[in-house]
Amino acid sequence: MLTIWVHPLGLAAVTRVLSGIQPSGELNLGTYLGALRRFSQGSGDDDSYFCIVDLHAVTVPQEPAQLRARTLSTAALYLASGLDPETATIFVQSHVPEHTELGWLMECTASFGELSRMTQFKEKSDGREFVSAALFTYPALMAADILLYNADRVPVGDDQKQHLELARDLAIRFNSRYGAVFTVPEPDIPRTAARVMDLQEPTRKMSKSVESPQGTVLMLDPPADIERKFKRAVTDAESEVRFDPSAKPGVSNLLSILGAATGHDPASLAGTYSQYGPLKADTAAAVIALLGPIQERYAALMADPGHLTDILAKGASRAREVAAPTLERARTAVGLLPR
Ligand code: ATP
Ligand code: LTN
Repeated sequence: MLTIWVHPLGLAAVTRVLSGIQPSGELNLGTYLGALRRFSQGSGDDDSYFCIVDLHAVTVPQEPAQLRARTLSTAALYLASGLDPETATIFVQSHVPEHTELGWLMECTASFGELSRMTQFKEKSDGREFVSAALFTYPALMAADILLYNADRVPVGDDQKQHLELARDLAIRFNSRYGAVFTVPEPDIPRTAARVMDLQEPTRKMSKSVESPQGTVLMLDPPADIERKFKRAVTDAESEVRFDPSAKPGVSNLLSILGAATGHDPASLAGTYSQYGPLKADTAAAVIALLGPIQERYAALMADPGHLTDILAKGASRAREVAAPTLERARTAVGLLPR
């Protein structure tokens, strides 16, 4: 079915989708279930843009060679997860300079107070000796990523809700100050596995920037590692299998992962288990079945890096065709002299 939306300037178009993942570490099961998997699950008529947000990654120190390698391998994982470069535009954020320019205008639109309330900034800056100014203004750049494409749907995990809310507020504020330039985006957060938790510390999000090798299932982990990590997953002293995220975070996390991997409701899956052992074994098997084909496609894609860089180059030029006119409208609206 064709979804029609009307651009603030009156143009009718198909649904625009945009999202991004940072090349700041190895992608894990949380990133996959919360975001990446859903990138290729839109309607066939969507006009989709998926970027590898390298400029967001450098808000904290990155080793240059590793950043380059991870940017390419994140692109390979986008494709291996089912994105088709013929229908979706896949690109590297820093290849489209319009992002940083609109990012500046978004910094001018956001208040210091609202950026100070971002919980991810508080978490990511906590305990760091050096906190870059960009880590603080990061949500303004994220808003620019989204608004440049007039995206109306943004598939993200639950932890990005507050950033999305800010992007909406900035679009509304800019439009009310300067006239209708931006579409106000809607977050698209999954019902199941919106926040996959660490297997060793199930009250903390599974994260690619926090060291927890046994609690994090990587998308590229071999099956034996996945089995071992689920087998050793922290549960609790009881033995009852029940979906209750606050009282039983470890067991509920396993049920959410199993539910997301098999397409079942976590609460009803709980009734089919009377012990933790079989739940862990089935969850591991379901994750292995889910990631296996992706790992095979990934290996084939990484064998031809030239093909990947071609796709990214085409993606960047397609992205610029959309981003440049939006930036121009924003510049004009603000009163910047045409260049
Ligand atoms: P980090 O894990 O380093 O904190 P991040 O969440 O800040 O990473 P990305 O890895 O770029 O940043 O996140 C990409 C997408 O994956 C976002 O939409 C985010 O919400 C989602 N995501 C990341 N971790 C999880 C998780 N554990 N559960 C569900 N979704 C997740
Ligand atoms: N901040 C996001 C990554 C991100 C993003 C975006 C997600 C940067 N720009 C635009 C969706 C749309 C994160 O996951 N930490």
